[in-house]
Parts: sequence; C-alpha cells; structure tokens
Amino acid sequence: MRSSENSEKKREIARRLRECSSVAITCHLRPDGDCIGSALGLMHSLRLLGKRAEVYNVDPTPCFLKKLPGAGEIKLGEVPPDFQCVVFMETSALDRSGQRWKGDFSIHIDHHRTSEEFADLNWIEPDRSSVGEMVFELLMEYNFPIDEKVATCLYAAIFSDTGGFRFSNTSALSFKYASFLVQAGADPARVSRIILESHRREEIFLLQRMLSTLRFHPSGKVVAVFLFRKFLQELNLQLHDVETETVMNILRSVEDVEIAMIFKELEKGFRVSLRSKGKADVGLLAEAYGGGGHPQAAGFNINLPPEKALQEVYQRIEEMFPWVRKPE
Ligand SMILES: [Mn+2]
Repeated sequence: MRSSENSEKKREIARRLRECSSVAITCHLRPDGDCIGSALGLMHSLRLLGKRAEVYNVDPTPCFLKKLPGAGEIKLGEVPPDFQCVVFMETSALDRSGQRWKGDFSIHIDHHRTSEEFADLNWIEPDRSSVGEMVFELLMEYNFPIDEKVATCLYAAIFSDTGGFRFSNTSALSFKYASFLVQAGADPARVSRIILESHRREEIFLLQRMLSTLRFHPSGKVVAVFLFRKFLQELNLQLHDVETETVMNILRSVEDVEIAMIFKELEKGFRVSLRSKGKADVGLLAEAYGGGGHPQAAGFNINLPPEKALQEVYQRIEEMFPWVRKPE
C-alpha cells in the first residue's frame, strides 16, 4: 500500500519536473553531503534536459563539499520568485530550509521520519539510507539523463549518509544504486577523497582540542566530546564550516560504544549531535528534547552549562535505553 503510494508520488514528481522549464532546488539549514550531493545531482540532470536549474541555499556549503561538481555555482540566499518549481531537498519542514516561501509549485523529497507534508508534492521514505538514493531512483526510473557529474554528486550523497557504506542504514539497494552510479562515471576514490580526505590543517587541530574533552559514560556505551566556541576562535574557524564526522567516526570506533555525541557550544547552550551504531534509536532521544533525525543520526538543542547538559543527557539515555546502565 505505502509503496504504491510512493511510486505514485515519484511518478508525479517526475512528470512535474519534465513539465517545468525552470527548477530551483534548496537544502536544509547547515547542509550536509547528502542534501548537497542530491541537489547538485538533480540540478545537473535537469540542465542536461535544457532546463534552467539552480541550487539556492540559505546556509553556505561546508568547505569540503565545495569540490563536488557544480558546488561553486550554489547560490547563497532565498529562491527568487521566477522559478516554476521549487524542490525542497530533505528539509523536513519549510522553516528547516530557511526559505520563507514555497514557490508556485513545491516538491519535498525526504527520508526523515519527522518530515512534514508542507509541499504540494511530498515524497517521504524514512527507510531510505539517503535522499541521494531516492533522487537516483527517480532519475533512473523516469529516464532522466545521468552523466558523470550527476553520478558523482549522487554517489557522494549516498556515500556521505551511509558513512561510506558502513552505517546501519546501508542496504542492498544502496550498493545496487552505487554500482549503477560508478558505471555511470562516479569515481569512488575521488568521492572518498572529497568526503573523507579533504581536511584543512585547522580542522585537525580542532580535532585535537575536541578529543581533549573526551568523556565516557561509566557503562562505556556512551561517549561524548565538546566543541567549545573558544576552540573555533583560537583556530579562526566557523561552526558551520567545520566537518565533525571525523571525530564522530573516532568516537564510534571505540569497542562497546553504542552512542556517540558531540556537544557543540552555541551562543546559548549546546547543539547535541548524536550517532548510534544501531542498538539505540537516537532519533527518539532527540525528539524527547524537541529535536529530530534518524534512528542512527539525530540532533537537538539543550540550554544548560556543559557538565549539567552532559549529566542530563546521560540520565535521559539511561531512562530510554536501560541496557546502557548494566555492566556486561
Ligand atoms: Mn540525508
């Protein structure tokens, strides 16, 4: 039932995109590799059909993603009113795009389970690894052109959200589509170099500082680091511009760890980013604090001093996931 509804939505989206001669695409705030790669992949494919296609984001592109084909053409700011269609790439809600209007016709593609159906057409599948996977399927099933640029961007999107095909959201479908994309011209070594091996020196010094705050829950199943504003000031970095998946991967790499957290200091309180190895649904934890995300990757804001914030989250984790308390 659900899958036929989704096929219907996909068909309708394909039809609309074919009809429109101008399409704007916009990502969620603090855009990541999945939404940037998906937006650029769709943009390149629509351009191959001779359409006017542009990406407009309210927040800037993180430094490492600027090496993706077409990333230099992403425009900063709101979508101008002269596009026939606006595609919201995994924005969950209108306000998560930072855009104030939806355009004459709007399409929303997302894999967040907390997504709202705010657009004219909403295709939401929480079981998908990435929107990159969804956009590829749309393009492939409805014969949109897929050249090397499209393939590189969509491969990067899937690679990014699956943590390089390692996370629990990685499925047979992710590999199947990745295989198609490599055949269509995506170079796995090049993409992995962009996503995983493009750090600036300052980011490694930031990593050093973050790791100096390392904290383990007594069970050893939860680990946290802090990213204080003074670290950024010392290194002349901006929060939106630093890549924190590397420190996440180091935290996840510890045996027995199930939940990894980064407490990123904001002007007031912290943004807590969460990752799970699969046992804990960190999306539920984030939702308990008014945030959101996926079972394996989520985030929320908390307005407490650092130590209080950490102890509060530890306590909530013990309540939600009683296995965290028990020693093996
Ligand atoms: Mn995503």
